[in-house]
Amino acid sequence: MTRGTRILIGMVTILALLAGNAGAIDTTDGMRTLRSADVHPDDYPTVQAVQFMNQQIQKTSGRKLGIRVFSSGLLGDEGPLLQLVQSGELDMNRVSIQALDSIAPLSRVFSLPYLFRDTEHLHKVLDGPIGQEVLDSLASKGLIGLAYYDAGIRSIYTVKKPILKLEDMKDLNIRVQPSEMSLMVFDLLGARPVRLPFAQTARALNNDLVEAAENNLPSYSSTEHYKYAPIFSLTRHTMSPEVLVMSKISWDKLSQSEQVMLRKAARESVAVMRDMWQQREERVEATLKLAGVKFNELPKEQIARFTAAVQPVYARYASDPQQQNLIKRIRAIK
Ligand code: GTR
Repeated sequence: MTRGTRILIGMVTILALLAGNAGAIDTTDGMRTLRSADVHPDDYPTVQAVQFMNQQIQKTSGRKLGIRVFSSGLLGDEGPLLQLVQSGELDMNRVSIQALDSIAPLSRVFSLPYLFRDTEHLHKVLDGPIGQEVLDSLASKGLIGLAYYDAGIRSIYTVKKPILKLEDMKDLNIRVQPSEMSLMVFDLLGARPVRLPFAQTARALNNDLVEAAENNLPSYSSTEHYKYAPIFSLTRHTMSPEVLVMSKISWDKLSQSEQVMLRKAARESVAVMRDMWQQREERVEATLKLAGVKFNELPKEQIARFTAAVQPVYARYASDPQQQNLIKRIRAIK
């Protein structure tokens, strides 16, 4: 599909989505269909996880309730779509938790740099009371938090020079996620961050608007960013997870048994997603190596310098007592 066709389909879809459908939840062939957005392609684990939920709820509801996923960023970038979810024009959106930074301050804690020790630590936090507290905090913002999905560890990739020490970050023109906190993190590291939508990143790398970006391996691979920026330096600066949110307005339109069904399907989709994610990470690492991507480990003392450099982010974006308390509890989890 050409870019023009995609844009056209995107526009038509958004119009169809909004026209005459205020209040969301579309009914097609007697089945009420929740519409969900994702910036990733159909075979990506986040999209597959919501497809799995669709199968589950179709089965349990006797085809009275389903989910349709608008994948590949067809409806646009994840941040702006959150507003449609809050207003009930779109039912669901799977986003990086960073997209919630300005909406839900408590959720910001999960995007803080160098907070989680490893995947096991992250899973323990997300699966326990802290994870639930953050999901619950979304309700006052018009969002129902349904599930966390894995998003691996984000590192930096560059067009020309590897990042091996803190000094290599100096003036690096790097695409970051559209959040204030990302901007500050990379400012503190000495870089020149540019906030761009996910979909524009490949073009920006290809046209020298930026010389670097940062992401996890599956995204680096599926977007083909590695073709423009084949040097992957393992800065491992954040483990911010993905989150599946639903419009509270749409949620309130479901019966209690449908809500239970949806929560159950969301819970089950997490395990399915984690399996897919792990396999995907291993597979893409091998494929990227074959494609000529050069991976660089950073010495421990350099990771310590990166970690020290970004500490002011904690004071600026996670300083209220509730956030401080979460950070303390997260660090205490062994
Ligand atoms: C991916 C994430 C997307 C989006 C993207 C980005 O890892 O799954 O939702 O946030 O990163 O960098 O914009």
